[in-house]
Amino acid sequence: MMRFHVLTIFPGMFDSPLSLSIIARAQKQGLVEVNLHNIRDFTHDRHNTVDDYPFGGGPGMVMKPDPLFEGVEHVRESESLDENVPTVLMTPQGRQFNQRIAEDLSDLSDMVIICGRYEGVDERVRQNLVTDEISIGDYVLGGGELAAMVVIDAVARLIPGVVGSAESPANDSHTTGLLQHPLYTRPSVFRGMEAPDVLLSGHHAEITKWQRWEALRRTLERRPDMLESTELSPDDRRFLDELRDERERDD
Ligand code: 6GU
Repeated sequence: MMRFHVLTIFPGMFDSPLSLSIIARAQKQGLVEVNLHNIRDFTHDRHNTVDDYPFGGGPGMVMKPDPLFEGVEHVRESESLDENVPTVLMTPQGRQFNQRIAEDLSDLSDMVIICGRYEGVDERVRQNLVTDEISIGDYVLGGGELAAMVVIDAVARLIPGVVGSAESPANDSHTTGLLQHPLYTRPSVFRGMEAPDVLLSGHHAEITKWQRWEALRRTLERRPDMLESTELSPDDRRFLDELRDERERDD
């Protein structure tokens, strides 16, 4: 069982993603728990203030340190978590999330996620509360909530039992290091467009070879950078060389 403890000023944003699909089933099965905590519950003033003007001036607002510290301390104490429990701040300044980070996080029993908002959070939160900072890519979102949901989804589906063995994450792009091969389903001829004969042949060795080669072809076309860090067999390399030769001839 893995437990995510999320601090956010918009807990409602998590409702439908968590109540539908794979994550909902995983929570019902007791494989995953997502506990939402409203940062405003850890304020003490009448207006439940979570942000303030930046010292020194500048645009936008800064998330105040006190509600974030109190919120994280509350979670750590009430859940009997070690003070070193991974505590991730979602921020566009973090290290860029990828499948390897998702795999590492999926080994944890608990993880605290702080969703940043406004222009950012007080630097003392980064320095003395947070153990890790994660971004989901080079673009700016209105807040860390959507990014946190991306991380929860990617991590949860790596927990054993969350995804059925048929759809095993072992075969996913970014686990194999290649993009997925093209997929077809019935009907075999749709509006005159045919599925490849080999997939209907029942010849398993041929099908596996076709799938591998089409994955290589697609990765070479779309994400050649991924081929640098992927394990390739001599057959794979020969096939890629042929593809590159073909391309040169076509140019
Ligand atoms: Cl984690 N937060 C925000 N606000 N924007 C982002 C992001 C996170 N990751 C990419 N863009």
